[in-house]
Amino acid sequence: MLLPALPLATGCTGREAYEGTFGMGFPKPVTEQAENIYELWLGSTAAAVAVGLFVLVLITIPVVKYRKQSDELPRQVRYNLPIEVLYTAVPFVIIAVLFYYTTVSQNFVNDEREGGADVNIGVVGFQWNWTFRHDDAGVQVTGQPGRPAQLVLPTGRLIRFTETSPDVIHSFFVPAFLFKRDVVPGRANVFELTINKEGEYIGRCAEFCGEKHSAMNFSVKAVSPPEYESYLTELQSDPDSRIGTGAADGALRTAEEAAENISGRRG
Ligand SMILES: [Cu+2]
Repeated sequence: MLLPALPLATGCTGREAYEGTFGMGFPKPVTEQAENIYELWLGSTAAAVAVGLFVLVLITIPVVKYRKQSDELPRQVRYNLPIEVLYTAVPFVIIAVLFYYTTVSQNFVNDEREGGADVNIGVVGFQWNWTFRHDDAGVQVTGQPGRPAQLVLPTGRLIRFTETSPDVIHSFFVPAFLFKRDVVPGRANVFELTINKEGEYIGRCAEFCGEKHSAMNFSVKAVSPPEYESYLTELQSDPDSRIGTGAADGALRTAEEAAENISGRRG
């Protein structure tokens, strides 16, 4: 309870102290959506700590002030309507406020822009690796055992991810995005985000999916849009990377099967 208050005591100020106190080890967000989630986290933790401290004070005061003073039994009371109404209403208000901010944040994170995103990425989770399709450029990368796939993405662009699985449920999880979404066979899960910080971020499968689940690692590399373009051009010159050809074909076929499966169900 008192631990998170430590950074406050160490003399850092303002925003820094706020994050240090209530961030509780959350990774620094690197997407617009993650920043929103991060603020929600900081705010709810701050509220929880405030409520916790308030309750501690309310407990401590009577414990100290009304210690046993004699063998005489204190006045016995029951039913205090105003207080009972208060401690029913106040938690309700707290929950309502948290619910409101959670819903606002959730809507923001789940928002899909009308008219489509700037970049379209296909994410295929399969036992036990990942294929990332750059659908606009017709190329893809597939992780191999011992050689995790790297998903290169541009910063400052709205990216739409469409997730499919040919086998079991996986989960696309990038801690720095403060976000994960299950990859479910038989349906396409879609989400959008905008990365605002260049860098390399680790990714994991966050849903136990079988024997080699722990090997389903990948990385996300966020680069500037021009760098992303030249990366795509480079990838296009490698015939193995083209969708439907070469070494990645096996994984891609499963992706296509998944896509067919989906359109079949929808139709
Ligand atoms: Cu998995």
